[in-house]
Amino acid sequence: MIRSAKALVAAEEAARAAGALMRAHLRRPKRVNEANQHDIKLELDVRCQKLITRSLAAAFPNVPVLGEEGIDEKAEAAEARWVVDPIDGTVNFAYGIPHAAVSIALQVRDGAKFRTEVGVVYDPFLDECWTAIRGKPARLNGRKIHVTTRTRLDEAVISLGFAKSNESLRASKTDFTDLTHRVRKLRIMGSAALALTYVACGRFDAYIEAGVRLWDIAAGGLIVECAGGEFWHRQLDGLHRYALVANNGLLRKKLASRKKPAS
Ligand code: LIP
Repeated sequence: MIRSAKALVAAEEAARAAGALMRAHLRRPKRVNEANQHDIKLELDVRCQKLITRSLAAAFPNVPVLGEEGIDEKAEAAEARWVVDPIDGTVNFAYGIPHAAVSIALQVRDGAKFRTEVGVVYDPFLDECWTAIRGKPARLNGRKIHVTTRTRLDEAVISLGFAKSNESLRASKTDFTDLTHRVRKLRIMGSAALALTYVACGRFDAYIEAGVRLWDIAAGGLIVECAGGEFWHRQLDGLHRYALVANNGLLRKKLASRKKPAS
């Protein structure tokens, strides 16, 4: 049985170590391993995941890692697993835009599924660390946080994510066109993990994206729930791929009435 408090300490330590590497390299040239029109994979993504994996293994040698830069084959059958995005917002980071984070979640088996028990999202550029243990209040740098109580869309600030596939870009474009006239402001920031934590601490009232991966959202989703919000998510085709609507729990119905993209 893994003690959540001990797992949280290990996850925060690993996140801060990878965050220090990101901070040191923000303004330096970065080696690109792979690139296509809507995505970039950096050598630093791989190096950060290796650093995180080593750090977590020191505390929990038998818990495998399911990460963006590599999935331990034991992760699917395990009783517990780490879900890791070493650099969430890689395109931002590659361009020197200081809006990216490390995301680490601990999931435990719950029958045929997995349940997220611990979540850490660390923004090394603002030194902001969001943490949550299921059933306890979410925190930002140790202080309790809570979602907003806004009920009116025309007063809401909503974040949209524009993922990588044409299908998900079409969905986001439809949301953009529909919501622009109904909300106070839309924001497109390029990191799912930070968009979720911004909902959790009340900077955003909601965040919508289709086509993100489990490692982008596992930790942030728990942090939203532990801050009193709602983390609606549905699995899509493809490896650990999801559509999500995270919100303060008061706006989902109004957001659900938005137009659907032409299939
Ligand atoms: C990113 C997400 C973002 C999404 C991007 C990408 P990555 O994750 O955080 O919300 O729009 O397409 O998936 O690839 O930087 O870890």
